[in-house]
Amino acid sequence: MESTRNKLIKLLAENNSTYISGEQLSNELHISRAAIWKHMKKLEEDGYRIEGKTKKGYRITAYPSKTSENTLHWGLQTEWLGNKIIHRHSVTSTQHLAHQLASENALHGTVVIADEQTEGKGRMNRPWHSSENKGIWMSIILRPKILPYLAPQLTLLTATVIAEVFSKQLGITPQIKWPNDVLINQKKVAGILTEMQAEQDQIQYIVIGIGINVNHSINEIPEDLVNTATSLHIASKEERPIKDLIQQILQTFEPTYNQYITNGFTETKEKWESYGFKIGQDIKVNTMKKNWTAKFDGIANDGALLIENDDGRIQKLYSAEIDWFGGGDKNVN
Ligand code: BT5
Repeated sequence: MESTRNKLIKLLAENNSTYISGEQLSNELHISRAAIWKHMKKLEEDGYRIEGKTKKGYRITAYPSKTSENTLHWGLQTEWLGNKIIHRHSVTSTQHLAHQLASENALHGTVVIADEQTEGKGRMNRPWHSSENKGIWMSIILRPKILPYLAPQLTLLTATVIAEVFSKQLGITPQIKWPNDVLINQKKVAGILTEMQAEQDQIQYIVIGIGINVNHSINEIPEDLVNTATSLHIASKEERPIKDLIQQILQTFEPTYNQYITNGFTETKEKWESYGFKIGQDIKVNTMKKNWTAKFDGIANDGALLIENDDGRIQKLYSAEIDWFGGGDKNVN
C-alpha cells in the first residue's frame, strides 16, 4: 500500500506548475485538511519546499536532494525511460531485482536503483563494491527488438552515455576501456554489466547494470581497489547529488538509445572510439585460451574488439580482457 505521504507528493508533483487546492487533496486522499497540513510540515522537514497560496492551493517548489522515487521523477525529462522507477535503500543487487521484475513483465524502460548493494556484481560474478549513498547502483530493463548477438553493442552504447555525461555536463573527460570500463586518469570510475534473457532469435529482456563511483573520498575506496579505482569526487574534488547525475544519465541514455534503434550502431561506434582507451597502441590481450600482445585498432561495425597482430593479421574478438603496459595491477579489467 502506498503511503498517504507518497500519494500526497505525487498529487503535488503532478500539478507542479499549477496549484492543487486543499479541498481537492483532502477529497483524493480521504483525510482532513488538518491532516494534510501536518503531512506537509513533515515534508518540509525532509527538505521539500511547498508553496501555499490562499484561494489557489499548494504546489511543490523544491525537492530534497536525496535519492527517492519521487525526487528522481521530479524534473526528469524523458519520454519512456524511468517512467517507472523502483528505489530501495538496500538490495543484494539491483540486477537481481531487475531480473525478477522483468520476468514479472516490468515495462521497457523500468529503472531499479539502490542506495547500497550487499552483493553487487561485475562480469563473471566478480564482486562490485557498492557502498551506501556513495555511488549510482542502477539497472535498466530494456526490451529491444534487436537480434540477441547484437546485445553487447548496448554495453558499448551505455559506456558512451556515461562518458558523454561526464565530459559534456561535468567537464571531466573520461576514457572507455574495452568493453565496459569507464576510466578517469587510468582508474576505473564506472562499470557496466549487460545481462539478457533471450531465445534463439529474440530478446525477452535485457538488464543493463550501471555502477558509478560518485562521492567516495580516497579512504572510502576499499584497500584492494585503491590502485585501480577512483570516484568522481576524487577526480574532481567535488561532491555531487546522486539523483542529479542519475537524471542526467537517463536523459542522455534515452535519445542515444532511440538513435541506435532507428539508425544502427555507426554513431555509437564513432563516439565510443572518440573516448576509446589505447586505440592505435599496443595492448595485452587476454582470452580464456591465451595471452598475447597486439595493436588495438578500435571496434568493428558490430562492436567486436579489432586488433592487429604482429604478422599484420586483423582479428576480431568478441570476448577478451585487455590490459596495457604499465597498467599496474592485473585486476584492472
Ligand atoms: C563491471 O564488471 O565493471 C560491471 C559492474 C557493474 C556494477 C553494476 S552496479 C548496478 C548493477 N548491479 C550489480 O550488481 N551490478 C551492476 P567487471 O568488468 O567484471 O569488473 C569487476 C572488477 O572491478 C572487480 O573484480 C574489481 O576488481 C573491480 N571493482 C569492484 N568494485 C569496484 C568499484 N566500485 N569501482 C571500481 N572497480 C571496482
